[in-house]
Amino acid sequence: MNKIFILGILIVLFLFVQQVSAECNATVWGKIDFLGCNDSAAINATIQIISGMYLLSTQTDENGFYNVSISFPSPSKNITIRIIKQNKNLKEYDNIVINCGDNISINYSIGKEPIQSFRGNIINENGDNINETDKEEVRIHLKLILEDSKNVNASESITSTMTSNGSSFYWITPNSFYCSWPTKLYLWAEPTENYYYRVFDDENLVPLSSPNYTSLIGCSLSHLPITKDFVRLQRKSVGDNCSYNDECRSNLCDQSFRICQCAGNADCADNQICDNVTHQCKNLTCLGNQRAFNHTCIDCSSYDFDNNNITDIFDAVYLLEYISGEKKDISPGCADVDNNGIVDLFDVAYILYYLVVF
Ligand SMILES: [Ca+2]
Ligand SMILES: [Ca+2]
Repeated sequence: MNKIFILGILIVLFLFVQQVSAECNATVWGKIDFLGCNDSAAINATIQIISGMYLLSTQTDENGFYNVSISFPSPSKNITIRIIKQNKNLKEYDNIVINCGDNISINYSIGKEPIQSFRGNIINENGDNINETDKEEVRIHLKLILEDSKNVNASESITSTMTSNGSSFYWITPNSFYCSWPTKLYLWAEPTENYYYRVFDDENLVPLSSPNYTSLIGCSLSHLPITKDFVRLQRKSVGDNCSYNDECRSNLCDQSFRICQCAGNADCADNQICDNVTHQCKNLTCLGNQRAFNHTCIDCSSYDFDNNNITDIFDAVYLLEYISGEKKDISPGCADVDNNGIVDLFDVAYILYYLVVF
């Protein structure tokens, strides 16, 4: 009886030890998916399988897939699956029962969420709102760039708006975006003909030097917009100091010497041209019978304004008509006969003098 009892105990112990030492294997796999976005954004999301003190970690591949093999010494186990990107918990699935030989799939799709909108005013350097326009309304842009683990743009969203009817006010509502992923935000205003614009830095109470206000994106339950004012600043001429292209009227800031350069003749004075190589303005050298006008040398010597190959009193009359606005087709460079920078009756008198003397 005793022997049978002891044998029974031994068998129970043997089975117990067998059960404890039994190795169970299972697999958890799945895909992290971005709805409407490149899979590459999901690279290197970390997947943690947690079971009590036991933790397994793996990462997604270039297509967002992951696959983890788990061994555990019991027929079934409670596990937690946690999805992490850049130390931030994106999703956690708790109390999943996994059994010996299981091959379970846990997928996760990341959807877009709304982010906060931006609003503000165009202000001058004293902080006053500017309500007049610079020939055109100010155009504001907001760009969101979702980055994958290699800092490659995986998705980009851009929204634009403009002030309207001469108002200083703008309001920009971005497209919804993948808030839970590293995403950079850029806010900027396009330069207008005479001005460039910088976001006012509320902390340091100065305009930012960079054209872009940049920030990491944040989703918020708050629907209150973020206020960012733009300071309007005068664009600069060729030769002035600059840091960024939009500070220059020419849209060309030399990054070595930090001065505004010319991009074309229009950036230079009327009697100058833009050197294609140095991007500097240089004076036109015109012959004695020529005038620099509209970035070129034109022949003005004959004063034959009506183009009939004779210089006579009718050319003086023609110039009078030009001065009165009746005629438009004389270049001001030639109409300024005495070359004093003004087209007036003295130029007519100069032609009469020319006719008498020559
Ligand atoms: Ca004539
Ligand atoms: Ca004149």
